[in-house]
Amino acid sequence: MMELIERALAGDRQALAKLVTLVERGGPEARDVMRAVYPRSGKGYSVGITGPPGAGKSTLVGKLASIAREKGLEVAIVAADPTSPFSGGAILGDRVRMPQHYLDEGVFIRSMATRGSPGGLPRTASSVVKVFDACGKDIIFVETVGVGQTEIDIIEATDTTVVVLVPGAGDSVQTMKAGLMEIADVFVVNKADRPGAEYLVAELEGMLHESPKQSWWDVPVVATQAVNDVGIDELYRQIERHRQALEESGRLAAKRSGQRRNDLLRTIEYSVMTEITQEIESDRQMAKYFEKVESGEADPYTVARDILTNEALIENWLQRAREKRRQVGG
Ligand SMILES: Nc1nc2c(ncn2[C@@H]2O[C@H](COP(=O)(O)OP(=O)(O)OP(=O)(O)O)[C@@H](O)[C@H]2O)c(=O)[nH]1
Ligand SMILES: [Mg+2]
Repeated sequence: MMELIERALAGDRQALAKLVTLVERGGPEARDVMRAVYPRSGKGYSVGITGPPGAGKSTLVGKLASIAREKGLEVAIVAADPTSPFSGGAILGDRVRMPQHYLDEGVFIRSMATRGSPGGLPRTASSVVKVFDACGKDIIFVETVGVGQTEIDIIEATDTTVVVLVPGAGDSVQTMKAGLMEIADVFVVNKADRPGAEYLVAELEGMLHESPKQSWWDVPVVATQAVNDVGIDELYRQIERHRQALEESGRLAAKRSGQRRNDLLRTIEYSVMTEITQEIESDRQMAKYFEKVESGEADPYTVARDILTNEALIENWLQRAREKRRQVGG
């Protein structure tokens, strides 16, 4: 295991792929990987790209990755796919859309499911980003379809968030815009070759104008045609500008402190949840409580309160969880 980690940290692609798989799988091995990797992360920069299905996110990421490569940067791409529980389809799709990078050693592409991931650690996608970061990737693009809380969590863990919209998508975009307004650092109107693009740009600029101003950053709206290589340089420039603004205002450091704090809380939460829940379910003393609720004799709220005020019972769970942890050497 340590050898695998050392190899990945030294830039071995195969070892890196294995590490990512371990992290995705979760469990004690994932924790060991994260322990080794976490202290070495923080040099890389992550960019979240989110927006409705088919907006051109993958095409944009591919083009942005090309620019980063031209600048000599090491690039990783994480495509978090909320719809498919298995990543097979997504990988194939993204390989087809990013053919220029599939063969490039400097770009590491990884698709992963965000739902139904087996035994995933909390925030698996952001853990994967940390693995890439520690293994020397300078810039990590994270593509998500901006819908659920999972995706918002992923996006919030990235440094710069790019929200991609397209003209002429109707009401669904209207509601999406409202939800994505707060998280966007840069807006993109892609497929600007289509009618209605100028109108959408103006509409977004209007909405931004009305929302409260931040003194350190004005959210820009960039029109792009990803398939025609139009506007990509400008988008890249705006991402760099946002990074600079974050750094100069001290916000990047603050943001990362907040993320580390969150990582601690989430990790404790996850451990407590899994370890203690196991003990609760297997506790013989719980039988009578379950019976009462199952038969309808008592309501779960009253019984839960009875359980949580039974200190001997709780002490017993903690004791057993502690024992188990000692046995696995964690
Ligand atoms: N007309 C036009 N088509 C575009 C543009 N950019 C991307 N497309 C096309 O839009 C389709 C979807 O592009 P993708 O890059 O796969 O979009 P996506 O947002 O990654 O899609 P999902 O990952 O499935 O949500 C493809 O057929 C692209 O060729 C553009 O600027 N103009
Ligand atoms: Mg895509």
